[in-house]
Amino acid sequence: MSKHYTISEDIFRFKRVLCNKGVLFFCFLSISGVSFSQSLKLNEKDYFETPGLDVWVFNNEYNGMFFDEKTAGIEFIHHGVRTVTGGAIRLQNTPEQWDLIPKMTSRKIDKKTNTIEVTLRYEEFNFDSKVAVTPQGKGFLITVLLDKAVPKELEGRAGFNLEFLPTSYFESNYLADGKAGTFPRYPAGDTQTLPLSQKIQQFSKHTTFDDRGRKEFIATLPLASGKTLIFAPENPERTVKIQSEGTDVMLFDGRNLGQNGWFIARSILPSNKTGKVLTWYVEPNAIPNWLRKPVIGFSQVGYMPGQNKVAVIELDKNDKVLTTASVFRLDKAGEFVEYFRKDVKFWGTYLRYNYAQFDFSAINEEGLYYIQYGNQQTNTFQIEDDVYAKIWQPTMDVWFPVQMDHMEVNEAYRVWHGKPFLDDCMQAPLNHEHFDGYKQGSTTDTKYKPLERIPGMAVGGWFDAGDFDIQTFSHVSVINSFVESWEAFKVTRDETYVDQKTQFVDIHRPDGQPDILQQIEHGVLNLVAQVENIGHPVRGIIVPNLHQYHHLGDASTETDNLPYNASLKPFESNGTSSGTMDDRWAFTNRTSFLDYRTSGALAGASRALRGYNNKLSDKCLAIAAKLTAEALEIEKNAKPDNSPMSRWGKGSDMIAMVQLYLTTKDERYKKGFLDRIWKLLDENLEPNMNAALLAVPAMDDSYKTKLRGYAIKYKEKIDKDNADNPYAVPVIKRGWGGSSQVINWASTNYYIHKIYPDIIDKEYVYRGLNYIFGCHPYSNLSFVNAVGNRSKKVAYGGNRADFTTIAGGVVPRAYFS
Ligand SMILES: [Ca+2]
Ligand SMILES: [Ca+2]
Repeated sequence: MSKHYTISEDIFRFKRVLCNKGVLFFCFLSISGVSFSQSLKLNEKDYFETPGLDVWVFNNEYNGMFFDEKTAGIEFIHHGVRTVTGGAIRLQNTPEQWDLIPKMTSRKIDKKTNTIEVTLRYEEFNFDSKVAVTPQGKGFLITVLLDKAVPKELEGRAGFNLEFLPTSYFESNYLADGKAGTFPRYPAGDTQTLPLSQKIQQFSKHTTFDDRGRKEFIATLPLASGKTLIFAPENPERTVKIQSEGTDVMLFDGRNLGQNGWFIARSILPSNKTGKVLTWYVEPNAIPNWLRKPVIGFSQVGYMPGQNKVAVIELDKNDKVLTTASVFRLDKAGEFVEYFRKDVKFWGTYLRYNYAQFDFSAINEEGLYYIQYGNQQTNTFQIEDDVYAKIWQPTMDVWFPVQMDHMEVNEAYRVWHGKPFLDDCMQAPLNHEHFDGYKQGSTTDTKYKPLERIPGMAVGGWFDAGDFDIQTFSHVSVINSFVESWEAFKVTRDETYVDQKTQFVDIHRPDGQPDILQQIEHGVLNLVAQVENIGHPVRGIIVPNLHQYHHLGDASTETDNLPYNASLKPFESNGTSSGTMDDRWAFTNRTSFLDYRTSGALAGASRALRGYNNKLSDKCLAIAAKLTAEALEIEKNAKPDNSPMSRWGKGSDMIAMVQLYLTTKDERYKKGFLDRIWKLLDENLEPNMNAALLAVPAMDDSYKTKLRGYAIKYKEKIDKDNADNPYAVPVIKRGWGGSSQVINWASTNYYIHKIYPDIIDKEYVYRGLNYIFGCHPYSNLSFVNAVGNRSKKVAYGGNRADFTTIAGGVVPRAYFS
């Protein structure tokens, strides 16, 4: 903790000098054209690797959940970044997210010939192809083999594509047979309009394109083409050379058709040919002996003086762990001086990397700090008593107001969106499978005919994150979470003006009412409208057309805001209605689990709204009691159901019972809760723990004693489960999601700590926060937009086409590359 030099520091200085010299040496080598780069080797994880480059051949398949997610096919991790994906036979110049994707029907790994070969199939065209990858020279060969020639309808359409992440190539050049061009910062390439008869169908015959009734579509034209295409020749970390033996390689910009498009290298497969029909030599530059820069994971929000402080250092598997790291502190003179030095402990291997931990918990003096590991210093962070005091405010002040449906939302000089979906909504048609996962069965379960207008629905609700549908189940969990926050912390912050009468919201403008109650009210209003106008909660409310669904920007323009009028032609309007079938549809099949969950949320909301909006509070409670009573009746007569949805919804009745009991103190609900909770905890401990803990204040000591045993079991389970990773939190490895699981885990731990402090200590809560705020894999950015010193600059909000974020939104997960 002093500025005195130590032996280890001297060693460290020496190492740093060596390291810098090493970098210069390698730069010199690559400039002079001499290279010691090794060739790609097939490793035990069945991908090709050499320092600076990993090549995956269908280690990830197109999974169909979001169709083309740019995480499948032939991919590279190029100097630590997944910059190239989607290597496959594709049917468009620039395939969009919902264009057809090939299915991998076989994958052969031949260690003898050092080759990975996959068979790809387009079922719709009975078209099979083989794609093989074999290392050669400093790169690898991609060959396409056909047993049968390209089907007639795909001639000139089927080609081999490889997709390049645009942000990795901004401010870079390309060369096509030696002729230079600049990668466009914004899409500005040429396109052509073609007759619809030439269009290859999209997923399930949906269409991403609104042709305004003109029976046409758009195709992109190449930016450049040649036998040799070189990406970013000026940037050794991103240089990729593609040489085609036969047909030219063309370069396209997919962003002309969809903002989530990438730069694409493509060669068309020849017609009437079998055998080897395409050969590309691909050479991504690999900087010799390249090592990925360590990622020093720590909380961007900082730490409280008394809490544990452990940085998790993520290392290239060829990197060596340094013996020590240090922490610098800003002193009175305004200089950062070394304040603390300690050993770095190797943790082990997890997924692709090695991990080490650096524990600086001993620092308990408030101040501004940074971590120094080797020659890398992190950005600064605070150790202060109040680091957590304001971190929730961007979510309350900005994220939730921006997500409010049916409201105009203003912030100072900016209007986030006008009043959306004033044309809500119509009954979904029967037997309809929607592209966003909703399904309407063979009945409506309502008094409405298919496509009949449901009145009174243009009120309340929040947009689903990233798109603009109302997901009732999400609403329910948001309301529960708001009610918990209100009851645990009495959050009275008022920075938002909300006027339901004129449907107007103004951010950063206090109106005398706690924002959290205004948000609870807003969420509740849509649930109440569902029950009053439809009869029960519905799965969701969403636009019917794919060409609407990918909407980015102002939500109020996703529909024309005019109710549909069948007597008018499409795109015709009489000023109060229109002939365009763009109103959202309500998917209305009834499920008891959603009734119970909605009942639970409304029962909780009725407590929070008491004293703020008594009329709505009364209504919430009446509806909550009615929904639970009806669901109990429906279940009595229901056939046994072991569907995934039913298994997933298990325990929903218990949640309704506990919330109704907390609100009414009615013994029937208490009995209903106690009859269910123990069995649920025995069957599936973690997801039912939160509700069991919420009940504690309303139960007697014997309940608390019995639950204690479960809290002990829970602690044993999470300790065991989370020992597999260096962050000691539940890390979700599958696609989509991860952050919310960690947040829920930390908040369950919070309740256990409040009730049984001897079983779970505060660190189990802080650990979850540290993870979300930067101590996680791949980067050390905070996952909460605009919270912490450094957070992500682009995230999956409705404004993602502008390469920005909405403050307070939470990034769903870390993407492992
Ligand atoms: Ca307010
Ligand atoms: Ca409309």
